Order: sequence, then C-alpha cells, then structure tokens
Amino acid sequence: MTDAANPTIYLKDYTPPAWLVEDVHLAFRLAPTATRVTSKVRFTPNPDTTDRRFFLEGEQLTLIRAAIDGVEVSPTVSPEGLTCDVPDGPFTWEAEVEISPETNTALEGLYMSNGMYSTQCEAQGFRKITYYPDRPDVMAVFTVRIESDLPVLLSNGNKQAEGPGFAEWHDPWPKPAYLFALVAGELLNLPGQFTTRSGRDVELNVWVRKGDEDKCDFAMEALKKSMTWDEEVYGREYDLDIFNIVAVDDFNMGAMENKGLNIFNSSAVLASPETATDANFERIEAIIAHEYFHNWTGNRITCRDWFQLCLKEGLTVFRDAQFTADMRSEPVKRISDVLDLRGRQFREDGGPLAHPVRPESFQEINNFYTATVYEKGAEVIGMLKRLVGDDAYARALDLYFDRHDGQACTIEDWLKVFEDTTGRDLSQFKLWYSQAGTPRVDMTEDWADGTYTVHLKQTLRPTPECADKKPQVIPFAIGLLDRSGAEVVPTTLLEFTEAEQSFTFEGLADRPVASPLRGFSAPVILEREVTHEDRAFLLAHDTDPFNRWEAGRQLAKSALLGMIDGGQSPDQGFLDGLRRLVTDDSLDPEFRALCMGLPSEDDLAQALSDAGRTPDPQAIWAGRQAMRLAMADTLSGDLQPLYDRHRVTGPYSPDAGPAGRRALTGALLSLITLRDGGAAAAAQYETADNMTEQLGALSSLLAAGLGSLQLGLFADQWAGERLVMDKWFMVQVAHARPELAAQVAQGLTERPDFTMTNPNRFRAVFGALAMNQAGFHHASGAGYRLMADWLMKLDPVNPQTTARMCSAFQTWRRYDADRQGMMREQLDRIAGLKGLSRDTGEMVGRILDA
Ligand code: B3K
Ligand code: ZN
Repeated sequence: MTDAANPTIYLKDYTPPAWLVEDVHLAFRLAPTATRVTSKVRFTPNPDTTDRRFFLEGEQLTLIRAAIDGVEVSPTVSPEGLTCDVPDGPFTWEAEVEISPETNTALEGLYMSNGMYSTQCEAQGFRKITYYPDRPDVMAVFTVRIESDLPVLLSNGNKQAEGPGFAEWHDPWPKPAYLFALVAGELLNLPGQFTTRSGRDVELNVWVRKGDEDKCDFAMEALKKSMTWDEEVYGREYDLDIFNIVAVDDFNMGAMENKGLNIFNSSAVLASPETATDANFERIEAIIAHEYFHNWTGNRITCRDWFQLCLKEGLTVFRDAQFTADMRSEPVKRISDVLDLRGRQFREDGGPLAHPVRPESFQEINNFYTATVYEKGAEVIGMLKRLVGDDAYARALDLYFDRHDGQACTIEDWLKVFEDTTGRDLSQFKLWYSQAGTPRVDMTEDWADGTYTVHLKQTLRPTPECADKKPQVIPFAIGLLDRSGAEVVPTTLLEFTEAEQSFTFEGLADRPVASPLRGFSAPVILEREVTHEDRAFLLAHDTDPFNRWEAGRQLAKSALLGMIDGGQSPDQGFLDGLRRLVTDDSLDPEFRALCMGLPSEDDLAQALSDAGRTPDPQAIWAGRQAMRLAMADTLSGDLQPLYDRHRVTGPYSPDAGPAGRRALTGALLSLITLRDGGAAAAAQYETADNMTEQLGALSSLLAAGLGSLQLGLFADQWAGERLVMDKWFMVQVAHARPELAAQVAQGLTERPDFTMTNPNRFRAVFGALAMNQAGFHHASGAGYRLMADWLMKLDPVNPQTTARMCSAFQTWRRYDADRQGMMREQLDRIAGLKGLSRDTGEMVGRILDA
C-alpha cells in the first residue's frame, strides 16, 4: 500500500548527501507552546558528489526567518522541508523556528512530559526541531545553548558555560542529528564517578523527578559495570567528561543512546526492591548496558542510512547479551533470548510482516525497529563469531573500530573487516542480511559400521522481497553422547552451506544419541524425528545446558499438542522427567524455573499452524491449564518442601543467585496455588518485602481465579507509584479468563488513572490483552473490537506506539474463517480511519496485503 503522501523509500536509491555540515550552533528559548529554536549551520559541498541540490528536512515547524551568510532569504517551504538557492561553495545557514513541545503527544522531536522537556530524535525526529539535513550520514559537531528558568538544562557533550537561566553544551564528537538530545526540568541527580583505564575522570549522573531519587542506585551501578566491561572485553573507553542518564515517564520505547545524554523510559531506570521485580532489575541492567555500548557501536561508528539499522542494533544487542551472560548465567541468558526470539522474531518472520535483517524498502522507518532487525540481527553476529572463532572476531572488531571510527557505515563495511581479517569469502553469509524468513532444517540420521551420519536439508519459504531463496551458511553445532550420557563427540561446528548436505563421524563403538543445534547455534527451525526416549534421555543427560532445556521444551510441546489436537491426557513420561529435574538440587534454580515454563499459547498456535492445522485459541488455553494442573499433581508432595527450601530470606538482593531462587519459588507457588485455595500465595503476599514476591503472589492468585482482596490492597498501597500501578493494570488483563479479558481491559480504561498519553500505561492494558491469546482471540470478537477501537483513538495521539501495537493482528491468517473475518474487519476499519498516520497505515497495509 503506497501513495503519494506516503512514498516508499528504497535502499537501492541511496545517494550521498550534496552538502556536508562542519558544525552546528543551536539555541533554544524554551516555552511550552512557543519554543524558539535558532540554528546556525556551516555547510560545505560534499566532494564525493556533484549533486548540489539543497533540501533541509523540517516538519511541523513555523519558520520565523532564514538567512544565508547573513542575508535574509525566503525559502520554498513544504510539509516535508524547505529548499532555497544557495552559493556554490561553503556557506552559513541561519534559521529561527517555533515549535510547541506541550502539544507534542507523539513523543518525537521536543516534547513535554510531566513538566519536563525531553527529546527523541531517532530516527527522524530532529526535523521536528529545526530544518536540517536529517540523515545519519551527515555528521557534525554540535554546540547547544538552552535558555529557560528550569534548574536543570542538559544537552550532549561537555558543559562549557552556565549561568542564571542558561547553559551551553559542546559535543566535540561529530554526530548525526538523530543523536541530538536536550532535557530541561526540575530534576534531581544521583551523582557517580568513573575513571577510564587511560585516566579520564568521568562525572556520571542519573537524573530523575523528585520522589524517584531513591530508585537510582541500581542503574548507576549497572552503568559502571557496563563501562568496565566494555573496556575489558572490547577495549572501548568512554570519550567525554560527563555521562548523563535521564528518566522520562512518557517515552515510546525503552531508551535512547543520545551522545553523552542517554534518555530512558523511567521503567528502564528506576528500581527499588519494593517497587521493581527481579525481571525489572535484569532488564534495567541490560538496557543501561545496551545504550552505553552504543557509544561505540552506533555513535562513534554510525549507520550510513536507515536500511543499515542492524549494523548498530544487531551488534549492540549482541554485545549486551554477552554482558548479561558475563554478569549472570550464560545458559539462562541464552535460553531466555531464544524464548524471546522464537516468541517475537519467528512469529514476525513467519507472517506478513517478515522482512530481511537489512530491509530494502520502507515508508516509515520507525516500523522497522523490529525483533528481526534487533534480535535476528544479533543472532547473525553470533553466527559470524561462531564461524570465524573468538580470536578472529576480536581482531575483526579491533579493525572495525580502527578503520571506521567517525564514519557512517554499511553492512558491506562490516563484513569486509571480517573478510580482511580472516581471508574468508562472506558473500554467502551475507544472505542472512537479505533473505527474510526463518530457515527450516530437516535432519535425519544413519548409523552403520561405527559411522554415524547426519543428513541436513534447508528450506526457506518465499517472501515478498524474494521468491527463490538460496541456501544460507548455517553454523550447526552438534555433540554426540553414548547411552551412559558420556560425550563421545564433543561440540563440533558443522558448516552447513548446501541445500542438502551430510556429515559423518567415524570410529564410534555404538550408535550415539545426537544433541543437535547446541546452544541454538543458528536461528532456524529444526525438524527431526526423535523418539520420546531420546528426548527424555537428553533432558536427563545432555551436557549442553541449552539442549537439555530444549529437550524438555520439545517434550512439553508434543505433550501439549497431543492434548490440544489429539484429545490425549497429559503425558506422564514428560511429567516424571520434569519432576526429576525440578527436584534435582544440583541444578541451578533459575534453570529449573525455566524448565517449568510451558510453551506459550502463541508458540503452540504457531506450531499447530506450521503443521497445517488451524489453532483453536480456546483449546490451547484449556490444554495449558490442564497441563499445569497435571504438573501440580505430579509434583504435589514436592512442591511445598521445595518452596520452603529455596525461599530466599534476609535482605533483598537483585543478584542472579537469589533472583534465580525466587524464580523457582515463584513457579512452584503458582502450582501450589492451583490446589491449596490460595493459602500459600496469600501468606507470601502478606510477608513479601519485595515486588518480585508480592507481584508473584498476586499473579499466582489471579491465575487461579482468586486474589480480589490482594488486588484491592495492592492498588491502595501503590496508588502513587506509576510504574507499580502499570503492573497492576497489566496482571489483571494478563490473567483474565478468556471470556472476560476484553471486559476487564475495557473496565480499566474507564479509570481516571488510565491515560493514552503515557505509552507504558497504554501498553500495560493493551499489550497484556494482545498477550492474553485466548482472550484476544475469543470467539465473540470482543478482543479484536476493543483493540481496534483503542488503536484508532491512539493513532492521532501517538502514531509510533499505535503502529507497533498493530502487530497484535499479524497472525490473523493462522485462524479459522470466522476469526479471520473478524480480524480483517477490524484491520479494514483502522485502515479506513480519516487522517490515519503513515506509521499505522504502513503496518496495517502490510498485515493485510501479504
Ligand atoms: N536506538 C533506540 C531506538 C530508537 C527507536 C526509534 N523509533 C534505542 C536502542 O535501540 O538502543
Ligand atoms: Zn539499540
């Protein structure tokens, strides 16, 4: 779906900028509805092109005046920007514009949130601040003056002057406009200090609104750990005298890596034991690290154009995953990442929103900050590292930083450093960046005369950008075990490059048990015939922790599918295996908790659909409920003793050890609550001194159809805590029975503390509704209708968040004709909305068109 107002932009049309920027001076006179922005930009002709057209992007700006080399000019202004006659050689552009931060609810550009000014410029928000070449390959040195009566005035770089009512900042590192940031408000800071290994003293600050100052310590510690880790592991030091983090309540995503001034959704910074869960702490640590790591992978080396987004995002996600694995447990991190990848990225790759890791076209780039670009983008880096080895990876990265520092780069530049380091030809590997879809690998095995052979076959479904897919390079890690559980062939990396390929292992005494795709060495769907016994054997004995978990997962999945689709009763073999694992105190508690988690409703729907069946969301929900009851019964005598043994006592710590034990006791409590009428959960709720246990108890109760008393107590206790109340909104919708989910969500929107201008609150209700699969897909269609009603209300307020949430409908073709019809009707309604945003229009169009 494309039209004149929403043109499609193509990678193949890239041309270099006609004009480069040497430096920029910006001055802001802040006022809620009439902020004045003056800009002074020194332009020079780009020697790499003869194109001299002059166009500055600018949207929703009121131009007050413009001048070139001090002489007033009258540019031709359109809704997208302006053009004007310019000299042949270098010149100075000056402009003054007026903008209205207070009415900017889209949260892109300069906006106000609870009385503070904040910015979000990535990807194309700077053009809502002033006229400028708003593209990442124009990098410039920025100097910024802010005038306001507010006490705290921040921008990028180092502070060079301040006085009553103003501050001036200078960032010596050339950067694209998308990394510009400004914050002004009545903020308090938690100060900190870091000395880099070459001796630079860096002032650190976490800035928050009054009342939140007791929730910053963890973020500060996470920042220091990240700074140390990047020095130790990647040899990367921080490069300014100050590093500021600011928490903002109204924010479209997690956080933003603006140079020297990272701006965060308050949910990704603020944490105290009483208000944040273990999962929140872990997420905060990972996001702080992610944004900090962008200083090198994203800021010092940025993207030539937005099609190269994975260059910074895939690499930075990969780096933050390495960091978390080092800080916590490597297997647990890998398992969690694969769960997330399969849950979000495989779903995207398998439906109408599938796109390559490096997309080749878009209408609205904000729609491509996706699981594919981020998470599959990180998997691609992981595969590259596996293929070349750790040493070559480290050398290639050193070369990347040396060769490209200060540049705006492409995936070709990235792969070239690996080719130059290793002498490898990566042209086939590059297909991972251009072919959408999740490869399916079919595996069969042979055994004869001491030789074991594995036969692999890869297929990739056609997607709009390419019908005839070529085989990709798949690093396939495999180990072989004997029947005693000893490893007869340790983990070996097979380079699987053909459509079909066989690999042999000779000189074996007995037929081995294969442990394929260890550590999930490639983002593929592995299909193979494997006996129940072999899966149970791997669950008990695999030396690769990921595959041990995977074996349990596959057993759970086939047991559940047998119940949902085949009317079978819960598989006792699976239940007994699970019991052995859960009661084995030699195993990491968090690993055991992960093993207790069943495949999600959406995973099961996807599995059924892959097998050519039509998933029935209600039957899936009932199957999971029945399995959980069967787990509670099989583990019955073990549950309470295990819970008592692992319950953490003493002061709260968010470290991986105690957090892992709380994950296990939380999983146990949810089973106990299915059979004890809620007594244990009510007791935990009462005695909990931390949010993990308080919310865990509440969730267990709600999941068992109990907990109305605690729900009321919770709201009374936390009425003033925005982030805690988001959890309260969320759990009710998440655990609502399918036939009530839409009604519960609707009821919550009628509360005075529900608001559409805060994305966290909106997501708490409607993100949870989309996650509650049986509720969202309830046969009445109430879930679909409510979702569409609210997306249509949100679109004029905040197009970015609306567009993102449309993905709730991306799986519509999986379902029966009635549901398909109802979802289509809602998508058509959204598509027909008068004045629909480009963001939402593109998403709905893609979902419907495929
Ligand atoms: N780079 C930002 C994301 C910007 C999203 C714009 N819609 C955060 C991150 O990935 O670190
Ligand atoms: Zn990022």
